[in-house]
Amino acid sequence: MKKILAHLALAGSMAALALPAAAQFAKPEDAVKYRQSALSVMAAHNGRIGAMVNGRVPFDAKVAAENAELVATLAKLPWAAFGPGTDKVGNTKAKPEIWTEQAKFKEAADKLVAESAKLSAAAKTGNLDAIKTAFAANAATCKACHDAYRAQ
Ligand code: ASC
Repeated sequence: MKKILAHLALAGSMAALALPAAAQFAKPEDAVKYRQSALSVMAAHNGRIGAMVNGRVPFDAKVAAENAELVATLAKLPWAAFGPGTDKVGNTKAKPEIWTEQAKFKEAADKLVAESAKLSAAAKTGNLDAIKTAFAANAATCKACHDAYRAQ
């Protein structure tokens, strides 16, 4: 019985991943809360690497690698929450261009996923110079997307 339940739970979560983004959230407000939360937690972990890159805190390779791995994982999450009908909800700063330039927005999201994966790979080497380079490239990706798609 336990095994059947486990299988059902797994099938359920896999179905959820395959569903259209909008169907993952009960209300549009939930999608906005989800994407803002994911971006906010990602920024917190990115900031911990930034503090080391900028010399504000001593470099610790293990801490850098743990945080970079989190950034790379979190970078995959926000995008499914920019579904139809979530453009004018709550206190969103998301610009209408996200929905009118969907292919370009997806490109920007994919770029963050790629650059954050490179940051995580660099952090695993423990080489601070490599981390600095990858951190800068990843931060530039954050900024480019904010400039294009986030209202001030
Ligand atoms: C962060 C963060 C951002 C970006 C941006 C990069 O850590 O919170 O919004 O990086 O500052 O320029």
